[in-house]
Amino acid sequence: MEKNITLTDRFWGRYRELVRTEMIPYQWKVLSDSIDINIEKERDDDYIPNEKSHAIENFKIAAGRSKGHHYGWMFQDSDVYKWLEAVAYSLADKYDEELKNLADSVVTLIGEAQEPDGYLSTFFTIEAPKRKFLQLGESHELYCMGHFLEAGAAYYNVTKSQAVFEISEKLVNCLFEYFGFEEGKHAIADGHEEIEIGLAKWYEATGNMKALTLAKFFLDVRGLDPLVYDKQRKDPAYHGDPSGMARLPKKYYQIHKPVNEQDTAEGHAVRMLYLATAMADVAAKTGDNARFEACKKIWRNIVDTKMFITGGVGSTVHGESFTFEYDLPNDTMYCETCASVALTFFARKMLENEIDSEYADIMETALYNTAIAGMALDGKHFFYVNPLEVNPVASRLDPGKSHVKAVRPSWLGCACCPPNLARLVTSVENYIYTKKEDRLYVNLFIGNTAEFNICGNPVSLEIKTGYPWSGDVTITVNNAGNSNASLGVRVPGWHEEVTYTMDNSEITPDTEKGYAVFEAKPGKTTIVMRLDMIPCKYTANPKVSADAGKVAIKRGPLVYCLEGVDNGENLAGIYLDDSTSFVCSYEKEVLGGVCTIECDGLRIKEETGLYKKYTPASFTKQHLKFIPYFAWANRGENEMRVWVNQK
Ligand code: FUB
Ligand code: ZN
Repeated sequence: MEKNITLTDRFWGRYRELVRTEMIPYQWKVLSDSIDINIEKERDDDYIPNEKSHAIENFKIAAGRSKGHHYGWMFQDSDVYKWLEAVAYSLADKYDEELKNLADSVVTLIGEAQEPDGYLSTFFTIEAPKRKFLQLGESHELYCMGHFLEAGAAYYNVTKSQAVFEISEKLVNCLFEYFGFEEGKHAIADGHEEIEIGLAKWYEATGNMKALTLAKFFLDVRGLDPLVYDKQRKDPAYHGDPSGMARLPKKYYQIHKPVNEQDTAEGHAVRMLYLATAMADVAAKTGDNARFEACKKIWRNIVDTKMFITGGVGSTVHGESFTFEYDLPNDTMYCETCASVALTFFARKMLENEIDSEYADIMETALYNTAIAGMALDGKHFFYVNPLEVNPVASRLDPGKSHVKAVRPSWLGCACCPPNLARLVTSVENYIYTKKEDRLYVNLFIGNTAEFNICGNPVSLEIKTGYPWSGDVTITVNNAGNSNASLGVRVPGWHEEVTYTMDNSEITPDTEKGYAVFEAKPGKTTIVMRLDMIPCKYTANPKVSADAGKVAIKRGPLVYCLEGVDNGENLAGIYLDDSTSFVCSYEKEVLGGVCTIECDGLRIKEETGLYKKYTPASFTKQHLKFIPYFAWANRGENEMRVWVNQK
């Protein structure tokens, strides 16, 4: 099992271990219905299945090993595939014979559930074999197949499993026979993007050109005919749509116009970001500049107008969607964990097209805030939706906030998020570097050792850091050859002060596109970067009405929040003023070891009665404690808020 980057980081190492030792085994028990836990609906909607996962049983039925009906969402298979993908990365990190045997047995089962022509979907094989590919708006068939190909590529890369190779190749051939612009083939894409990413990954793993051709085709065909799903729905044999997706607008599926003409982020946030990821990926793989220009417009629209300070996206539960510019409500938003995982993917692929530290800044924001907030510190409780402001009473009593949970559930009826986070955490080292010709860029400050081949010369690196708690990053480069290799080290957009030494001498490097550039001379070079990590107040654009008159606290990449457990009830009554000074301390015993931020703040005097004639408010002093946003909701049910009143 070859691996050129080995994670040695303390912060991510803990997450990695949590996923390996807790989450992967826990998820396996959930998938195989061998654990008695409370599976919650992600919101109060009648049609949401939440009795059990049944995902492995679905495969057994499709494989003919068991009898019965499919249970769960049409995309239940994807939970198994994402588990398999996380297992693949985890095995590469730490080999585990028992886990590998279990994963091999799952691959065998998937192989048995696959139809002879390569078709793979337990729902349609069991329940509606005559409806294959005939209701792609809702069916998630290609979405699931895309997740299989992502898992297949990861598992094949790590284990060289012939079984996974054969299933994937058969699947690609099946799709190649059916889909395409050519006469006799079908010019339609899936309502939920994902197959494009899976195909591109399979191409990357094996060089299979059919996979790349198909990935490009599914992007090119999207939006050419906005009525494409309506036409399929007219078929009298249409199987039905319990979740009511058919009522949603064309933008929900990003089919309102051809993808290269889509210059704003619209519709379902995860779909939009999987689409953008695939567009950026295929643009980089095919050198398609027009496609990359379209990606840049979507990127700008998200980053400038539709992203929460936590890197969360999706402003409404209705269609789990983007809404309009500057609409960023902190207490009703969606901010699905998957959407921030997908924003991380998108940023990573943008860097492959163009080096610019903004992509890495956003990647870091999404990763260190919303993405990891998706999992509790015990690795066994998960958020689907990541609010920036919660009042547990409102979550209980306001039907419009049933999706805004104050405590992470043990599992969810729609379990897309937990395994998405698991596959990201187990592969996080792949986001650290971008290699471009003779330069290696360091995007993220995560401890690791790595080997690269730059211009035919082996270059090894070691990064040591206490990030995100400390801003000191030591990079040791060992350049064995005489190449012109250079290193670009990201200068985070949030920094105020940064200093560098190279082999103990202070230097001021040139910066290009937000990266400090160092020539890597032959032999060993040690670069030390020291970033200030001073807590800072941030304000939002005045057009964001939800944040008017409020500030958020950030330290380095981390967004902070107030919790009721530290600061009492009614966080809406808390204010900061201009005299506030922050004291940051690393607290080993708090929340698994985090830097907390304390300051003197104010609390508005409580009043009786609902309204009165205006008089200036009176305040009392209150000592405040902020914790990193990602770690909230780990100490029981309580209030939380990121944006705090500024006096
Ligand atoms: O539709 C499949 C997944 O379920 C989506 O990506 C999530 O948003 C959830 O709706
Ligand atoms: Zn999700």
